[in-house]
Amino acid sequence: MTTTKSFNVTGMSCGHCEAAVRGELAELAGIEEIEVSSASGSLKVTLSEDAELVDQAIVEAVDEAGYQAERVQ
Ligand SMILES: [Cu+2]
Repeated sequence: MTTTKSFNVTGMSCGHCEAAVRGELAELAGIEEIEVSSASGSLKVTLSEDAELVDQAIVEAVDEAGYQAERVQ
């Protein structure tokens, strides 16, 4: 079964911001799908079945893009 993790992301304002977040997340292994919206400041990451990707890795990737992510339970 896949896992979906939701995050609030602050600092994004347009499609370029979304692309920057996608670009950084694309470097991580184990991500199947990314939904990111600058309008709602949200990020949903769907992990593949055997992924061992911790929240912190996602938060750090978003930070690399220049934004702040916080996990939503
Ligand atoms: Cu932007």
